[in-house]
Amino acid sequence: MKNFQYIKMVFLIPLLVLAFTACDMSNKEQGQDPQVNDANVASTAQEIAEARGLSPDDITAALKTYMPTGKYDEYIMLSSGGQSGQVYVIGVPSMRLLKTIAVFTPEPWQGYGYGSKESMQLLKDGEMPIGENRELTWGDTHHPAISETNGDYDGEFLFIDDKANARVAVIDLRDFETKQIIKTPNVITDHGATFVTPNTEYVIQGSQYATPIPYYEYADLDEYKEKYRGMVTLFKFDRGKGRIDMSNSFQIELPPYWQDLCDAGKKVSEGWLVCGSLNSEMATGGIEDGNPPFEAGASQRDMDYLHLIDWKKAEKIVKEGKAKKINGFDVISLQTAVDDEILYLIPEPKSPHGADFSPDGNYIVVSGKLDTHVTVYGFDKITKAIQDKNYEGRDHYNVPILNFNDVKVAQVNIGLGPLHTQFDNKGNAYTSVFIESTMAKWKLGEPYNTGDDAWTLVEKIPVHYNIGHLVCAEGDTVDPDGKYCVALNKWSIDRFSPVGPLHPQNFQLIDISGDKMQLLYDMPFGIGEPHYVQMIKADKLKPWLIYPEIGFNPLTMSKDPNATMPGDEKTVRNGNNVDVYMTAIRSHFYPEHIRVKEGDNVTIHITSIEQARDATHGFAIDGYNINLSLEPGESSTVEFKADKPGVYPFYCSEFCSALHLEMAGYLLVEPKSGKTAKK
Ligand code: K7E
Ligand code: CUA
Repeated sequence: MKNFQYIKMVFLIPLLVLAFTACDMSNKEQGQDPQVNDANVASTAQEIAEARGLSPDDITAALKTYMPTGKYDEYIMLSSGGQSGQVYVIGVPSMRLLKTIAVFTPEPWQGYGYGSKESMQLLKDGEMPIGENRELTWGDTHHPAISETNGDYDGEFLFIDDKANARVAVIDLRDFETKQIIKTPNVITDHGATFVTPNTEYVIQGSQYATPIPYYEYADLDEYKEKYRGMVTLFKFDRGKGRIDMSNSFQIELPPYWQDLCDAGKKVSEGWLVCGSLNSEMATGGIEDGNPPFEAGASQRDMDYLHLIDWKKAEKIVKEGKAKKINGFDVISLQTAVDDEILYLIPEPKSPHGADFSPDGNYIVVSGKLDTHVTVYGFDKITKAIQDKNYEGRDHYNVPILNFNDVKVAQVNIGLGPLHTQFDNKGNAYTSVFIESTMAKWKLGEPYNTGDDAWTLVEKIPVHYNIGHLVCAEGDTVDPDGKYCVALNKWSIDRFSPVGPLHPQNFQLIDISGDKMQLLYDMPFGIGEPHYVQMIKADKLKPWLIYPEIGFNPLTMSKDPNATMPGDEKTVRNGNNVDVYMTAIRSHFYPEHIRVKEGDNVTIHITSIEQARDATHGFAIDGYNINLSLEPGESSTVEFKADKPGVYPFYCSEFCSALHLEMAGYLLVEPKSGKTAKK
């Protein structure tokens, strides 16, 4: 033990000297002598390291992730929040949580779903259109996608799906707020979403569990093959408007194979998309009746099918009017998809999960959850097989199945239970290996690597534990950065102080810039089960620091015609309707008294006339479940019925200034009968 300590220290000292030469610059700027400081710092650091029992690896990890106060992270991660229904913004390499973006779930700090007309409208747009619309207050966010230009992140928009209810949301990365929520027509669940085409022409959403189409029609499970279907939706994105354009969006009906992850082709494969599947057996479960449970029924065959879809041709077919309308939405039927040759199947082994295009767009990497290999297909080989009609058969729905051996390029043995793959800028792929709890680095073939080591495993690093997705810096684009990957681990077990039976997830930051991968940091994520993450170079984002003009409505992204400008504050009564035009600035609301009568419909148009960065105000009415967050320049509207007489203080719910507690007022709801109110 003593010996070990000694060896550690021998390693440690040169490392520290190396590490602290990095500090020279700032010291020099301040006119200090770095030599003198180095010795002091090194000996102090050595004492700390010794006292804490830190290894040389611990020390380099700390130095690589520590972010001095006021310094910014190099990368930003946009993470799904799983069952929380939100998106989370995290800095890399510090792994500091920067923000929650409210999406499918009300979020009180941002005043999202607590009275502001804009957020109430967004949540309403995401309701289930069943009879009386069914309100949904949660989502299961899975796969975020940053908008792309020429296959590279452009940092303008983020899309995210809700697996639980088949919805999609658009977030504008100028203010990091949700702008649109759409309930996907005709389907009730999704999983292969969201993925964008290389110029964000479309946002792709593949369904998951097959259901009768449209979803609110009934068909019993014994009609599974005839009535149940999968679906892929292509949402047309209008970049100018920053919104999905439903009138130019469409769906393609798919066999009921439980489509899984999708990805869009790029470069040589641009114009195509793929979706894996996991139940080509068309098992219908029923363990309670002595049937094989889904887990066995859907795993009987050695192969399932990767769906290959020619979306450019599909777009043409829709324009030619060959789609049918289901609930007013264009759907290409399975029959048309086969007849017009836009859909092909490719066998994929052993409970496939994940389908990822390599940066050059030629390779598609598919993992088998019960396999030890990843299977790699070549898009050049696929194109040839399609041209030659080299089919090994057709499925139950007459969809052609390409000959597996003729489209397969390689099977790389990387470990048991591979899931998802990302890439670096040196010709390596990184795959999460669930069952083994490792992240595997392996070499791609030509043109990335030409030697004998192409398609071979390079290295594996243990992760803790049960890694699902992984993300590498811009690792799913045409131009990955290398540098960092983050393992998104489902279980943390013993990594953190116990906080009861529900354990946090674990994000593990891994340095991939050197020859050997190094684990740098464990970030507990105690908010939900995040599935997928995008990691973008921070300088590609151009967020606003305040809203561009006073009276700005974040939902319309323009000045609100009803915004209250300073000097225009007033209260207007029209029968039972009372409109209050209000401004907020440190440290008062104007007006401070709102006088209404029981039963009045009250609308408050409130504008923050602040222009100072970070001078956020809240607007909360006690007892009304109302809370807004007003960022500098923002205009918001709140509507409610003053249904109970009484006196309700309202106040600023954000500690904005020394006189924040004085930033308050009274809502006076005068009873219908009784004492007359003061004029
Ligand atoms: Cu869990 Cu992408 Cu929904 Cu794989 S997915 S882990
Ligand atoms: Cu404004 Cu507190």
